[in-house]
Amino acid sequence: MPIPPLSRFDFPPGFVFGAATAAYQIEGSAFGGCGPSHWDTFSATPGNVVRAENGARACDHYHQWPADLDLLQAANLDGYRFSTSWSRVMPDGVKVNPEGIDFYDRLVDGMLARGLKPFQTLYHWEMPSALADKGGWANRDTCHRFADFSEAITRRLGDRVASIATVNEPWCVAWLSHFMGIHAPGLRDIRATARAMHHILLAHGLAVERLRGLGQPNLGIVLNFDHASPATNNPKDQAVSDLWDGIFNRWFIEAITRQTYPSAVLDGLGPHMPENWQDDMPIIGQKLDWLGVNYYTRHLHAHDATAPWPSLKDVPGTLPRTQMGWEIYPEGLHHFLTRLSRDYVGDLPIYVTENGMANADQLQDGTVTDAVREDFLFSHLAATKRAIADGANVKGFFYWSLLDNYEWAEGYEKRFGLVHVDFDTLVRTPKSSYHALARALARNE
Ligand code: IFM
Repeated sequence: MPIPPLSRFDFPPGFVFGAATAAYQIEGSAFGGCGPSHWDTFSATPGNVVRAENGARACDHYHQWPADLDLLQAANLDGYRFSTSWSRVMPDGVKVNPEGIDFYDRLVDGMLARGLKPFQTLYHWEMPSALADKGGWANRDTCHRFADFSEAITRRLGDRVASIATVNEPWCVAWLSHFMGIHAPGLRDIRATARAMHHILLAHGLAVERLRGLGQPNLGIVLNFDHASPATNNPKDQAVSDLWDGIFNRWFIEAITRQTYPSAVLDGLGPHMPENWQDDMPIIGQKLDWLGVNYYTRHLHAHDATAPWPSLKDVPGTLPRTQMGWEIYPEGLHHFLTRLSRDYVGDLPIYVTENGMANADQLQDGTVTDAVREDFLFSHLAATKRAIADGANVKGFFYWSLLDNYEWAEGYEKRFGLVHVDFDTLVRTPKSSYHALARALARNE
């Protein structure tokens, strides 16, 4: 089916179009007095990351940020979603690094000078090694250290940022990293998982409390959602698909909006939860100003009687896939935007804070043609527009990512950018998707 052409005028006035990045994935952690993080050690351990690549240089955004902000502006974008690295701002997890905080100060001023709204994220995964040594998210004390970090950076930037998200994708922080072992710290331990699933939310709540105390407006959190379907009509497959929906899609939003966790998930995690976790739920469930939704794909699930709880396995679907192997399923974005507003947040503003695809893009004669990404982008924008028509209060859409960058355990191999980056020369080349988006967002029609 052809993708309908869309422009900014198909969306409500004031709708924010942006692109997103994250500190460790683009900045270069070797620069500016940044301290070591658990990603530096995770990537240095054989077998964790493709070619053991790390974020030491990444896209060298630490030095090339003015040109990168120019690219955002030239694409007619309204906002930029970026993150402020904890290990850059507090290299030992406690003391502020003035060089680090000055960098973000310049960056935010640079956005404002170009008419870009700064959408800040506080935790996009670079836990300072000094805190990782003490147990990271398995340790309750880390939540208090995170509130300290949140306060320190907000005292400096808070007067100029458009919004602050406490945490990016708590499911990845907790489950992917402590149960599946795919991201740092690379654990496969149900007790550490249960603790991380709760502590990352407690850290969010303590940071919200601290920032509200400073009078900071526009606080939110960014959750990721994965469309879950049973592979067959078999009731056992339906039950595990629902359980997966609980682990991935309901755990965090239920805690934030209802101060509860899904009971089916507690059946497995309950015995491993921190003592008296119930007492933290009012802090976790404080009122927010907006919700961020990251959406990429769907999964089909089947019951696996041979595996311990949660006793499920993925079953490959038949839809076209991205370079990550993720099925392309724009209907899933419409599903979550309408479901979240209907069942959880009502009229609270929702932003699509990430949506995008990896593709094996090739630079040929100085250009990159990524028509497949153009289709992906416009079909997900169309799904967003339909969700708005169906009542979801969606206020913005950020493409992931501005630049090809460090895709965590996949190293530099998977390219998500609107802009191609040559990782030898660091030359940036806008792809055809970048130009298509810039045309769609022109303000002069
Ligand atoms: O690159 C990541 C990003 O850091 C968090 N959301 C998903 C992206 C693609 O995997």
